[in-house]
Amino acid sequence: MYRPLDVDTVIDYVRSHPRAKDHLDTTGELEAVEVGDGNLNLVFKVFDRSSNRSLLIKQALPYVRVAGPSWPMPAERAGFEARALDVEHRCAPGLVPEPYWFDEQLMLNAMENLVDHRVIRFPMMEAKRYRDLGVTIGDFLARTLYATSDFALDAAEKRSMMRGFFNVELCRITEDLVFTEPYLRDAPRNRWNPRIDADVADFQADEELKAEAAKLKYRFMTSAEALIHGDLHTGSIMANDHDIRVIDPEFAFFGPMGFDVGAFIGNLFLSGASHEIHSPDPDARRSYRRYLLDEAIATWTTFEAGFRQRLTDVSSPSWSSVGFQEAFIASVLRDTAGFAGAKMLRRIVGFAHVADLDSIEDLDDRARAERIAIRIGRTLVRQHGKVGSFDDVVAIAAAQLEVRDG
Ligand code: SR1
Ligand code: MG
Repeated sequence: MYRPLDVDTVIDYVRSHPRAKDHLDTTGELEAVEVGDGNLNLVFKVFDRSSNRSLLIKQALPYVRVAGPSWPMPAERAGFEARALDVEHRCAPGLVPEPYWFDEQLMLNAMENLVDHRVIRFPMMEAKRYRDLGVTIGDFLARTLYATSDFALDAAEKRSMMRGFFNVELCRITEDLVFTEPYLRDAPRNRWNPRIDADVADFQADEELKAEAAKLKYRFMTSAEALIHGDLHTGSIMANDHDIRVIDPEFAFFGPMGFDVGAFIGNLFLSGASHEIHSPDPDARRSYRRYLLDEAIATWTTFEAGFRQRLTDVSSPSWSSVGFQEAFIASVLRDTAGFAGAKMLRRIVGFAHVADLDSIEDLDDRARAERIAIRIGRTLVRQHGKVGSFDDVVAIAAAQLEVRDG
């Protein structure tokens, strides 16, 4: 029967699970710590000190962790994560944690513990650079998005796979928190820095922006292009100096590819905006922002090249038309731009913010960084339909981040 675990009961659970002994000595001394820093779940690291091995247990609570039981959320989301992690592990081995088992009763996933990796959002606030970040995420995107699209699967195979990903509740979170509430004057879950009241009122009165945001929401809800991660921000990536992994695919569903690409790129731009304050030295700030833009470029370039290379091997002759392939990539690019912008705006005005900005204590300083992010996000959303190359996306961000383009 479902029950939430704690640092003691998770040890009993691991000791008694038949598959745990493949990963640590279940008869030895075990130690557990709860390390969940996300919005939704419990996360335990369980260590076996004698053999220096460990595993990770991620358990879904029946509510949104940061909101408490007043915001119920079916724990069945752990099943979506299990299925998505399996697919990602098959398509992009080495770029996600290795899945060990899924427990349907306790709604938990056991997986590889990334021992010395950190969620990259936090080191990036201190201007940490990860070598090949954009190349790695671009490769992850090309592998996972191509392999789960109609380009690689036949229609029956894809439809049968889609049955496992009607992720209604977590899609509803995205629809509400990303695409709807930030644009409403009176949505009760919205919150923002009071110093940007006027900026928020201004963007919430921008009818053109709202029309473009509605187009993006419609794409999100109706374009089942591929199995997407669904929440690919810099809090869903862990890394050390030589290894980068994508974690947390519980929001996975069949949606538009550009939502994943844009989520990551929008978060790089959010980081860039936050360095208005995190990097007070102008040279250091410019240099870190240049790094972020280069990683955004590497993400798109690697994704596009990997996708194009895979397109040489499409499953159906219908997809081999060069004109069609070009139009498809152009549409993913426009989506990428728009979703990047929408994902930026929701982190400033919506319910769930990001530490990059919220860690800036002085509200006037925070407002300076937030205004930069709002300008980038707003322009990306408004102009996404006109974006013709990734240079256009870079130019929009570079103009506000005061980095010379190119
Ligand atoms: C209530 S959950 C809020 C946010 O956390 C997740 O990381 C998703 O981005 C979601 O929108
Ligand atoms: Mg998450």
